[in-house]
Amino acid sequence: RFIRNGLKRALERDEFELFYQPIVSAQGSRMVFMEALIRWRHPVRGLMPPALFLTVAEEEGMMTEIGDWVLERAVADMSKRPGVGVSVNVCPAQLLDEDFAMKVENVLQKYDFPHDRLILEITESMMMDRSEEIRTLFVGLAESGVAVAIDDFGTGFSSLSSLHEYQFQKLKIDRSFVARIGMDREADTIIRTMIGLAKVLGMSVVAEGVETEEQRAFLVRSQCDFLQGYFFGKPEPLPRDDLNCRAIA
Ligand code: G
Ligand code: G
Ligand code: NA
Ligand code: MN
Repeated sequence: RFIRNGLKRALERDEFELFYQPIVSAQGSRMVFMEALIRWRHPVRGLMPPALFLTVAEEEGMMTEIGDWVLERAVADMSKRPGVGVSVNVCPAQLLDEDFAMKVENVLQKYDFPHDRLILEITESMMMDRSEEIRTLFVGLAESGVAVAIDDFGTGFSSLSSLHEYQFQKLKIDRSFVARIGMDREADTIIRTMIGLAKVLGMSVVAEGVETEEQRAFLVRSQCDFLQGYFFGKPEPLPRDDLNCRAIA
């Protein structure tokens, strides 16, 4: 299959790209973070979304390598944008990599990037096989100032105790809940309850998939901290100025 064969060469041929989507503060709509989202620019098939190749990459045992590339590129890109943090998706293979914490440390040092401007996103389903090693990793990251966010919250089965135990600093409400805002009272109550829960546990809250002014206003009223979605911006490549293009002087 072309994905399987092509993936092996994609890294060396520099075919992966990062798109970025703004995450804004609910109060004031200032951009505070960008979520890095990987794309594969296939020489023949064109731009491929992660859903089409990440599972294959995982099966082929390539996710650690790809994840390392994403982390470094994201930090490198954002180190040129003072004041903006970056949110990076992390997969299970990376969490099981015993060098992961050291890799994070090295990348932050290399680009002189402050710890508190990096968020690592872990999907809720990844927490199913919770282990002591992962807990220790997260506590260490938290102590260094790197935030760990639980992504797609509400779609998996994380228990309330695991939210506390793993010391997530951020909770990302899955966009399926945001899409239902205003449609029925139950949907609104669920979101308010999630936000309340996060607050009680000392986490800040990001709502994903904000597409309308009604959703934005509801989330602001409900004390959500950060907002992300097409209403504020789609995932896009960085503007040319920010890319590694040296001016011909
Ligand atoms: O950008 P898009 O909506 O197509 O992304 C779909 C999903 O792919 C995201 O929700 C995210 O979980 C996953 N994804 C995107 N980029 C990365 C990445 O760099 N690493 C990992 N592990 N997952 C990613
Ligand atoms: O799994 P994760 O939450 O990281 O997925 C992020 C993906 O969600 C992005 O790849 C992006 O394409 C998609 N996305 C981001 N904002 C919106 C939105 O407002 N509406 C919809 N439908 N999808 C969104
Ligand atoms: Na994510
Ligand atoms: Mn998500």
